[in-house]
Amino acid sequence: MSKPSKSASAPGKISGETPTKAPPAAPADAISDSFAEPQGTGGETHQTAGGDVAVLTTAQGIPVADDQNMLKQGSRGPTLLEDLHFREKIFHFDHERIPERVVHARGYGAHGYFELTESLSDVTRADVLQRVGERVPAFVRFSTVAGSKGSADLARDVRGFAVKLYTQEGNWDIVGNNIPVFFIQDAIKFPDLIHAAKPEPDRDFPQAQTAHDNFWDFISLTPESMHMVMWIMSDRTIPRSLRTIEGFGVHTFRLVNAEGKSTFVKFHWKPKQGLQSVAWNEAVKINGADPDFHRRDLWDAINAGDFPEWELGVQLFDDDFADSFDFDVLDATKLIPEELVPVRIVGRLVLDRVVDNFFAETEQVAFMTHNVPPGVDFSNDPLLQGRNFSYLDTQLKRLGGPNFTHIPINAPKCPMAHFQQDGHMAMRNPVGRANYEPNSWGAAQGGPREDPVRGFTSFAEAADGPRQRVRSESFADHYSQARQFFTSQTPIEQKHIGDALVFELSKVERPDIRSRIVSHLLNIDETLAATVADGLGLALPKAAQAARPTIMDLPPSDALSIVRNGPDSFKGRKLGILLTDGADAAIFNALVKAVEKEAAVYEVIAPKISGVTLSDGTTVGAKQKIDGGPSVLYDAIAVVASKDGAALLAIDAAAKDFVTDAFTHCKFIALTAEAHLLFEKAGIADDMDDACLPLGAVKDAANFLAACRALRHWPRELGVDLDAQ
Ligand code: HDE
Repeated sequence: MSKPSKSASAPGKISGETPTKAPPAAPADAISDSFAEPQGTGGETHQTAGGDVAVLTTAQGIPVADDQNMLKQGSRGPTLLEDLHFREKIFHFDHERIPERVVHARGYGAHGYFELTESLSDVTRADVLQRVGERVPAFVRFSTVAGSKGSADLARDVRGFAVKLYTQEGNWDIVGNNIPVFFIQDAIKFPDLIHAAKPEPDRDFPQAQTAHDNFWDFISLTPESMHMVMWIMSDRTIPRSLRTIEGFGVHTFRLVNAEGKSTFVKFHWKPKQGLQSVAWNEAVKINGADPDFHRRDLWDAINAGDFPEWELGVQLFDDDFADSFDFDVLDATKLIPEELVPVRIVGRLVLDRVVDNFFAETEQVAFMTHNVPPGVDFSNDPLLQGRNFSYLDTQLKRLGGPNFTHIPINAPKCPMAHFQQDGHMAMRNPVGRANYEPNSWGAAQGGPREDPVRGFTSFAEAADGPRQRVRSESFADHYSQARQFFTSQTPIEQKHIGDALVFELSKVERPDIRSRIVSHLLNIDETLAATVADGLGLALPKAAQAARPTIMDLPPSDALSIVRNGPDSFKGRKLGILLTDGADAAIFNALVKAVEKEAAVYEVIAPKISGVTLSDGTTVGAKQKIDGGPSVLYDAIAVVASKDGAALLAIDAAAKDFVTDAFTHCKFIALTAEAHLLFEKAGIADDMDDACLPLGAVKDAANFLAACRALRHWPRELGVDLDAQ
């Protein structure tokens, strides 16, 4: 029996479309908490169709008698223009789409909260950073950058990490990425960068990829991008999960305290789940097997109560540090190593609720870098200054008018009072006579009025100098931190950077572009340059002319490696159990118990989706049929097969791929003795190593899960990668 919606008792009203009678100063929650109740579209009226089922209506509330046929003259037409229901239905459908974001079109969001764990009251007056233990609601949208809205999740790409904190002093948006630096130093180059990265304009491909001429052409002519290039060619751009990425505010911001004193700050989000990425060969296959891999992972984890969590860290520094630093803190192609300025953890961000409606929340959310509360301020980073214009501007195109703050996901959750009015789709309309400031209508002095004490004030930085278009000399070093990033990686991570460069550049048609990139690599690391040149079959070019010589001995920083910052458990990871009829019930049950003990999850993959019957006669349902559940969807695999089951798997191409892929991707593997036949027929039995564990006895299950904590057995890679031989 369907439950009557809440508004069924309020005839004709659809909350959210109903103008509130609130005066301008009314608290925002009158209109901002409409996610609390699911908003139906067909069940809001008071009318019922013979019982409790709500009557289908038009958007005007007119009850509909027939939703199957257009209105026709006779039984075979013609169709009549007076069909109000058909015309309205198609009219609305025709206009369902809004422009996708020009960048970061594909994204996925979730709700949660931010809690302060250490007060920053000494350095900022921002209310949200004062009192330990206080929480504010948060909304986070993760995204890829280059692909369109329908592209696949595992594109090699930067991930957006945009956080909206609904504070008591207005919305604070930290619109960051999972990489702490950026391609360019000045916002005026952003359209060029994005044009070059997106599909080429004549042919409109490739989609969601940087592996093409235009991108590498632009990059090869833009040496300032070399540090970022090291990051995007690393496994940072193929994360295992949105839950296993870091977030960075990138720019230097300011915190300003009640006395007006400014402290520079860089923002970091550190995942409690640890850092983790997949292998490139795996990413390519995930895109085919499940293009929604990341969004499904986030959706499933939150719905299962495994709430992802990040720590908010700040690097605080003053003018003296900025002056002494080798690089300019206003240059967004540079980071400040954590060894130089430690990251102080001051809060936690928890995502504990999926959206009710993707369009209303994730698609319509509008992040803007200039949304900062009093006590937070900008630096003169020219990239940040340019963004402060772009983010407001783009919402007008995307959301269709200036009233996008009336959309619940964008509305502040604190009191609001201003005299902005009218415009397209104004949902929150003031009442009364006064729509200007100052006025003398109403009680008291006819507010709202400014508050010089509580209100936002910009840091009073003195500035001088001629008006000119220049790039500061202090931005001229393009290679030193690129080298530092490379030397901070573990050997396997360095190998992956080389592999990625060879892969991307092998998709570039013009040899001169390939060669230009290698000439930059020579200024970063000669071995890397030689590896890439060799991989491309290219003669080593001369090193690119550098505006500044590379500082060769910047100390490596462990914080820059993914492998060194992994988790110490298999929590939240997924085991794929390939199961056949007649498989040993005791071993399967022990595996399930061990998975649950580790707070991990599992899926059963079987020859038939109806499931299997185990040795003890019990039946187990399957989540995936073997060819719908390739091993790339799992962090580790177990093959629990009977003798007959293994014989069937051994002649099945998908089953053979299941184990060879898992092996190639350096995953931990467990198998029963009977399952060995599958590994033989798949051609990997002779190569099996320490990370292929037997499931001979019940106790083996726990040992296997303990081994899985290492996530991957990287030493295996050199043995199976042709390039490495
Ligand atoms: Fe963005 N960026 N960006 N960007 N960006 C947008 O704003 C822009 C940059 C980032 O989930 C757009 O609302 C310029 C750096 C994220 O909705 C647009 C420049 C960083 C998101 C825009 C940059 C980012 C965006 C498109 C160079 C990391 C997605 C839609 C000056 C610190 C937010 C929109 C979401 C989105 C402009 C560079 C992160 C066009 C001009 C650096 C996470 O306004």
